[in-house]
Amino acid sequence: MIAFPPLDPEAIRSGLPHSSRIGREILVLEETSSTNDIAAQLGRDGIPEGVVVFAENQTAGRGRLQRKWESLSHKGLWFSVLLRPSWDFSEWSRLATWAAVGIARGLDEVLPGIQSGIKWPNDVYLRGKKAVGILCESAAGPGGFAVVGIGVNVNHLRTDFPEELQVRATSLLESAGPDTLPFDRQTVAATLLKHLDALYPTLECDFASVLAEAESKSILLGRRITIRGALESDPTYEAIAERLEPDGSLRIRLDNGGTRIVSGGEVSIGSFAS
Ligand code: BT5
Repeated sequence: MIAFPPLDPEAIRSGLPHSSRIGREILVLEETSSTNDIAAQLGRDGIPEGVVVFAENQTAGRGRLQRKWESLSHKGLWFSVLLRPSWDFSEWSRLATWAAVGIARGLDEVLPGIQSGIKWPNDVYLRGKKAVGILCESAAGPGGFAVVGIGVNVNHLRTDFPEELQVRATSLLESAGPDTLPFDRQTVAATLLKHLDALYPTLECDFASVLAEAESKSILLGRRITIRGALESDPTYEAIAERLEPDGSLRIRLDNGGTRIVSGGEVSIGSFAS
């Protein structure tokens, strides 16, 4: 049995530049329902942006549409970033692209030789399996804020995942190969926050470059995909993923030659008949 040292806010902060806005304050909870709920409460309390809330264990970790996020105690990084973007609310959807690109850059630093891939809209993959999920939630209006929740599987063994996830989910440890020692989660956390912080200002001044990077890291573009639930009128269909639009949504080409732009839904690679 390997002991995992608990997350320590000071140790994570010490791996970040002094000027870092993301992670200027770090909270580590032993257990909570969902770090997104805690960060949202801080948002309602008027706390400035940049605070990051980690929890060793989430009893109600969630994905989109209230799906369950498996948050095995002390094995991963389950955290939420509170943000107050100064730009127009209609462009806050950029945060999903920011988180995916920032996390992918961070994983590429801690896993040299393995290239992470972004699966639009909100997952980061390692070796063809989901290692990271991202959940963006926001409250508009005066005092509005966004919470970007990020779940990173770090030191899981394959058997740590529930059986139905074992073929689809992976961790940094599993991706790195059989003889790898568990990762120091403080270092991984600091590396991810460092990249998120470095990329944050670019969201406002040069989002096109962030999108270009998301496209270059995309595991969907150019491939045949199946989309469920993006359009109520047409719940499941196949298409070729073509490109990202200026606002971060996905342009797809249908078999009849037409194009569509989708901003959400469940995407899988390949044909649903296969
Ligand atoms: C996501 O949703 O992938 C967003 C997950 C965000 C989790 C973080 S943890 C910190 C913060 N606090 C929270 O409560 N949430 C955020 P979605 O695209 O809906 O994917 C959910 C699906 O991913 C599930 O239905 C499972 O199929 C799969 N899944 C669940 N747990 C997983 C895990 N640990 N690793 C990989 N896949 C998982």
